[in-house]
Amino acid sequence: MVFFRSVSALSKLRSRLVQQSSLNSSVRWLQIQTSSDLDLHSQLKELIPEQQERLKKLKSEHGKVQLGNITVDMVLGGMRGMTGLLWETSLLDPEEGIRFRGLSIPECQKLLPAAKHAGEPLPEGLLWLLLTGKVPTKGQVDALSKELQSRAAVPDHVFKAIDALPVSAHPMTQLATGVLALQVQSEFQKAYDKGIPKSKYWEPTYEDSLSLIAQVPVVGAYVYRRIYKNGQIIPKDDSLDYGANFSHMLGFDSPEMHELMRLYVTIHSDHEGGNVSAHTGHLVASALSDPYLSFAAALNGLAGPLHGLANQEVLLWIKSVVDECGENMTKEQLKDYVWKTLKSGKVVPGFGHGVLRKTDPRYMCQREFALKHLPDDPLFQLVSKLYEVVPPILTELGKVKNPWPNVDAHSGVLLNHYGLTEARYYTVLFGVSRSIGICSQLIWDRALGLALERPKSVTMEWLENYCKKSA
Ligand code: AMX
Repeated sequence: MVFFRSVSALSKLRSRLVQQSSLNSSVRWLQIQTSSDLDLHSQLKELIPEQQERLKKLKSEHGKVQLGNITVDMVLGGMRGMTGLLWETSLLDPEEGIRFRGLSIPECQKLLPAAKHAGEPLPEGLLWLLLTGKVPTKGQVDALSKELQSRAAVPDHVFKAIDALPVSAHPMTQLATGVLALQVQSEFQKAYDKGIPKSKYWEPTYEDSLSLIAQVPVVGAYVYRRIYKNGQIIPKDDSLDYGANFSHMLGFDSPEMHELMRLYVTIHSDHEGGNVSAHTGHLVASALSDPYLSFAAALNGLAGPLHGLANQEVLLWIKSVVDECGENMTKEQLKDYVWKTLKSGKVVPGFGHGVLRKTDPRYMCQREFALKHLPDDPLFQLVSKLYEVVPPILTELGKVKNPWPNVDAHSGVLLNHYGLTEARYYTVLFGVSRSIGICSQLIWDRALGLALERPKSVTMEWLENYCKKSA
């Protein structure tokens, strides 16, 4: 690999990070690039052969190494804890939370270029990091912003496809329809039809992925304006970065909301490979379906209430608490309401996680944002009270593996504060953000020639017989 060695300031930062990090090895590659390396595509072209060799070596030298035992519980329990996927862009630690190419969220906040001094990271910088494993310069991020802007025009038939749905259709249905309609422009499909060799699959996948990432905020904003603002569309503003422009197209132009959107998109972009949306995107793409088809499928998984729809559920639930108990409720009243929710057979939205066993760092950074910008917001204060009240109750239930809040417990109150009050829309914001992580990995799926997914399934009878034999 051509190493773009760090400047001295960065090496100091790097050694500090290495000292701080419990995952030292995963940040060992941290580097910054010179401002002359502005083109993401050529960066990838350099990186891919090296990573292909790395995978080949891994297969040939360690292909038979066992990674653990599969138990009946795992088969029946949604494959929890079963290592079965390669996902290069991020890794989730149950205690520590997500790391994007080795960097934790606070590290990304420190290292990735921002729109202003000490501001939130620009999502374009995260996209660069996820794709290359390298921290970009501001120049590289600005170049990528421009490239995304140049790809952001959405064909008219996409809006017509969305318009064919009733305005009352769920915003996620409208978004997924728009993404599917974008598919007709797929460069991957065209190249495949012309017989492109396998070694080049990643190139049209890259083209589709960058166009999809560029266009999905335009589609998402269209859905919002169509449903909630009488179809008064706000055109994109090419002077703005990705996050700020998305906020602008939605109709929110305060500098704080722009900052929130940059943070929101960054922290929602990727969460390793096994969650429903990421895994769905990867699975569908493994059949060589193009990025539009794969990402539309991922969005449909994100639209489930146990996954991305939880952010909608949280705000609606919080508002139902206020409706019933008033804004100045006591902790006792709040406890009663939580128990009432549980006793009616519902989950407490925004709490618990399939992998995490501590408070989600994505929750914590949103909490810090709130403490800095909106400490007196009554709904933020309620969210803070819930942070105290809910975990002991979920622990008392005895069966909940993680009683702590996840990302969705916080996002709604921040958006609500800045005027984006329509909770039913929130999962679309999550979906737009996820395009960055899922598409980055899809490019690497094709670059590394990852296989068609085809795990083995068995029947109950098969399991019963197997267990009898091995008893
Ligand atoms: N409220 C009530 N019960 C909960 C709970 C919660 N917040 N979290 C978990 N439980 C229950 C489960 O429903 C399950 O009950 P069961 O045995 O009767 O079916 C039991 O505790 C064990 O579940 P688990 O192993 O701790 O969690 P899981 O891996 O099966 O599910 C999750 C994880 C997120 C679906 C679950 O915690 C949940 O439903 N949380 C609320 C919804 C939510 O916030 N989802 C967003 C997650 C983040 C994201 O993807 N965006």
